[in-house]
Amino acid sequence: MSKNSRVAKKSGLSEDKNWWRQAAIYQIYPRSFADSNGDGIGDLQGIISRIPYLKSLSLDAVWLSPFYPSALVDGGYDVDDYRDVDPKLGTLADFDQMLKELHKVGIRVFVDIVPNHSSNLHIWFKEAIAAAPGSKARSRYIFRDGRGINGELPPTDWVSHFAPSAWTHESKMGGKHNQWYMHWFAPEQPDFDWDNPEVEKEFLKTLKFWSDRGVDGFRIDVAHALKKDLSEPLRNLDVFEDLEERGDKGKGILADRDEVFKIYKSWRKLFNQYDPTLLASQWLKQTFMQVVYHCMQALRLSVSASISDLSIRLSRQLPTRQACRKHWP
Ligand SMILES: [Ca+2]
Repeated sequence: MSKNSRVAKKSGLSEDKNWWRQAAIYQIYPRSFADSNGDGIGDLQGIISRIPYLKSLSLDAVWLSPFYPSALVDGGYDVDDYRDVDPKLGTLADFDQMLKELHKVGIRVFVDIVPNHSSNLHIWFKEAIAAAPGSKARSRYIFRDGRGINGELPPTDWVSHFAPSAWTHESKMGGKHNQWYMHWFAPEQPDFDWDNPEVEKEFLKTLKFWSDRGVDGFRIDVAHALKKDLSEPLRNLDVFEDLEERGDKGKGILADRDEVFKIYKSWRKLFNQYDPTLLASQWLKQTFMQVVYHCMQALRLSVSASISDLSIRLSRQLPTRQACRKHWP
């Protein structure tokens, strides 16, 4: 029996393995939901204080937006430390208490995991900025030399969500060398290089950390973009790589690449030690990719495209076994 099922037996959680098929899941943004100590910032004790209210909503689960230490450049999706609670929100002991008390009233807990990028304040990025080009520390992120006679131009013309360019010169972050680093979101959110096995290992450690504490599932932020085409020479793409540009062949530059599924297969292997731990992801709206991600769900890998309409998609849009075999042999 896994640790999680032991937790379930001691709590008020349903033992129905299919609970998620018709689930009502409520998103909590911890920094605004409820403030227990009057400092103007919502916190974990605030969530605990509102459990009677959450129970009154007949919820199956809550999904917590990031509560990790963060400078809040992107609302907490710029994570400084994946295995801690922001001191302004509480402690790990508060987290454990919150989880236990939510479970007691039959409410499961999803936490947000942000694997595409860390914040610029994460220890790994600080090490990378201080390190030399070609170093192990830089290989956890995507550092490249610039174009132009003196490397004064970004390595490619990739466009980011939040800034005109997906590249920032390291000098903006205090780096002393002449390289650029890639970020698909804000400059304070450097993208990891998921081709580096150390990155994959580190996230498995983080997922295990929260699974061991008893969380019931993870909502994966930017689930489609972990694997990029970083083969040299890097390809240019002078428009924002949205779904249309990515196409449906799993061969885009920045997202929805076929290799991303290998990551979630390894996550599934970890989660199979727990029961039930689910995965939900977001922004997977393209038809072809939905089929593939749903097939992963059939493998008990991923819940659905958008957690906001989770129950609709789960009940009505699951592909057939034949469709799954076609895309996911
Ligand atoms: Ca507070």
